[in-house]
Amino acid sequence: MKILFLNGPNLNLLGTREPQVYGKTTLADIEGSVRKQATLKGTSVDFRQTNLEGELVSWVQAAKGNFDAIVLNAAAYTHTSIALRDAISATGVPTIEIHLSNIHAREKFRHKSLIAGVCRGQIAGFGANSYILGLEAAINIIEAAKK
Ligand code: CA2
Repeated sequence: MKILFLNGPNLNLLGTREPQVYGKTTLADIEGSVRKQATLKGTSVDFRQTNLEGELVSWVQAAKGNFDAIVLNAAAYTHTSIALRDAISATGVPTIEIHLSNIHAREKFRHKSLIAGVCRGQIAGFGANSYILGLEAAINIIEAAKK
């Protein structure tokens, strides 16, 4: 079972700026927790971050045939990227949308996710634990598909 974690723009700054919104945990810390939990579950993970929309699109496209599920924190591209939505839809790899913050409790422009309609579900508002919940959701979806 192979799960691809993708992180969008500015998430490389986690833990270094705006700790009141995003906490003090760095993306490397989160990756460590995800890898630890994935090992316990016997799952292999790839964990990536980019600030470039096109790179995210290319990674989603390339996931077909190489990964069983994608866990995606598209960051600001969540609210703007039709290209990312189209890539998720085109590849058909089950994708779980995740967010550290509860986007529905924040500014109005964050309430709308352009990718939500093509993802299997959305996890938002649990801080770094959203990533662990995303991993659990991905494993459940992959196992259910095998039955
Ligand atoms: O809550 C989330 O996970 C978000 O995807 C984070 C994005 C935001 O645009 C989404 O609306 C919700 C922002 C990620 C930027 O992270 C920063 C970390 C430290 C300092 C500044 C930005």
